[in-house]
Amino acid sequence: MAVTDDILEKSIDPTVHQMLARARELGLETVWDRYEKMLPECGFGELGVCCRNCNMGPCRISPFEDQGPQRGICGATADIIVARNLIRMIAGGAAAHSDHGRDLAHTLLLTAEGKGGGYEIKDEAKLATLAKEYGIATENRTKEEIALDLAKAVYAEFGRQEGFVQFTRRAPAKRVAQWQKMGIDPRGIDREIVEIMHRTHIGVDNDPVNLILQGLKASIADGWGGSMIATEISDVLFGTPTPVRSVANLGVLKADEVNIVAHGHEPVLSEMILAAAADPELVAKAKSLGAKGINVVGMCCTGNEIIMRHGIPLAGNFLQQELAVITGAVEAMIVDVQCIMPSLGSLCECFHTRFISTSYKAKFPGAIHIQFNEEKALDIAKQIVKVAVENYPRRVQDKVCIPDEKTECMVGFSTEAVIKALGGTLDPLLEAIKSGAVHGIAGVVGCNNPKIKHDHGHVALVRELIKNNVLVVTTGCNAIACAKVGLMLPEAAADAGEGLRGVCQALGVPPVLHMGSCVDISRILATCAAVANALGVDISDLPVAGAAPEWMSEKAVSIGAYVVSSGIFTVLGTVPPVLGGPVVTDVLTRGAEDVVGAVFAVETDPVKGAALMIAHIDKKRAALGI
Ligand code: NFS
Ligand code: SF4
Repeated sequence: MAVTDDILEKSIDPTVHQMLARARELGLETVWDRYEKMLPECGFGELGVCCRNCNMGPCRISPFEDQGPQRGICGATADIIVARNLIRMIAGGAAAHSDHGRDLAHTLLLTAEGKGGGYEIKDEAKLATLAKEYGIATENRTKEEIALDLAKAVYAEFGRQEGFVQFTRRAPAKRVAQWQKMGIDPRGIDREIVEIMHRTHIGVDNDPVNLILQGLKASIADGWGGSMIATEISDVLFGTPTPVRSVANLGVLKADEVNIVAHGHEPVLSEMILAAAADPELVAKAKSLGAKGINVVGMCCTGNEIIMRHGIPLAGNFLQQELAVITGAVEAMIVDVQCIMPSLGSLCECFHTRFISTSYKAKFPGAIHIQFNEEKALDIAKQIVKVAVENYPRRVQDKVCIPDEKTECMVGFSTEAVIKALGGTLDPLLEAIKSGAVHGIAGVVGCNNPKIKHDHGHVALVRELIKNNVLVVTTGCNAIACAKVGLMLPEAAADAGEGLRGVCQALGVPPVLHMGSCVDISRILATCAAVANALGVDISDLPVAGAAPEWMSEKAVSIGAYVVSSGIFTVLGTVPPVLGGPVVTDVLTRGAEDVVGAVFAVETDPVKGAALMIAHIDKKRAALGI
């Protein structure tokens, strides 16, 4: 297996180097090969100036005034087309996160009604807190009675026609007032997403700024609505994460056990897969077939969910999903929804791996479909695990090649866990920020993207931040990248600046805190809101900044929009398809300051991206007089 220079250029992760060399040896194609075949990518698409919203088109606007059409057939300008395309991306992302939240609400409802096939209410304290927020009575009532009312209340948020989404009221009063003033305080989550689809239909909203405002409104419904519901209800059902140690990277696959990769997003499935994999009968069956046991590992955000709550090892992030299969050691790749490459089907066919889809919403070529059903959750999960176990004897030993690398990490920093680590109040953190020991806080999140050297954007940016005493909170594929390089160990404080190092050492925490999956960015919002409220200021006044160094998904577009709408300056490490619209670009990078008190910046160099964030934090500190 030859690790050539071009392979070294693709990732900073040695497991990726090894598996890409292996893929070449076996003649297998990966996402990187397909990316290269796609080059050059479409220039109109990159600028965001192509439109297929009606069948008079497709239309595309020439970036050069004298070299082609400057308007679509209906008369739409580049800015109109760019704005419509951008907010349709927000609609897609907000829909994905929010449908995830809805599935959690549904599971809570079934559980409260006694119909949840194996689920229980694990965090009663959180249930009580949420009930209070919703004005639901708790005295002399069973947890099921309270949960039933709560499930109905959060379910109703999706289709709410008027009024506001309850969790948005966690934001500081000034922030809510600003949203109201700008007309972007969202009503029901579904309503705002539908309104994007309506407004972007041919001949409806043709004012780029008005379009973007609706995009921001829907994104707020995602961050402070759908995503926050997903997080909070997951905590009620599966427990609020607390710090736990585990390991990350492809080396978590085991040569002598049945390996199950749980990939996708919703803990509704993965929690039950874990329960099923612990079933004594299935373990005995695995042993009778020659395996030493059943090894469940996570991938992508489902991996984040189960490592946070159970310390289940994490196999990797988005760009490693194909590589897990190429190890030849995976008995089953079990998926639900989101960020699952359709290439997995044909790839699994080159190995013994069973590719099992479980959601009627997400079917794939080459997959076996076993429909998951919350009412029979544990039974179906056992059926799925059984397929994996029975597949073990089909593993071809000659094809097995598992990288050694795996790195220890400490994860599980929910807002509650952070406050607990601080001794019960935010005060020590506020003091550390005021004294300058902690210069500021950065939320670094988002995907992988083959346009950028895998994990390099994430890790280089995070290292630069902690070196400059900026505490990093992270989710998603960034969190996985940080875990794999050891930044999530308390010992990593040695890589931090002096002030941050001291704080981390005193508290025994890493300088990079794993807050969960992408819907758990809502935890970052809630933490920022709590800090702002404690200081009596708005979120936009805080020395905080956000970044998505390797983003690619529509969900990331929605995230970026709601983070900026929440008042947090955000750096994007891959270029969004908006540059063909000068008005839109100006609104996002400048004009948004007057609307929501924050803007986007685009910087593909991670070290320079960190510098932009630090400069922003400096500015906010100066304004606060600290
Ligand atoms: Ni977020 Fe998670 Fe990863 Fe990006 Fe996909 S797994 S929900 S979208 S790729 S961070
Ligand atoms: Fe072209 Fe306008 Fe139709 Fe879009 S909506 S495809 S710009 S005619």
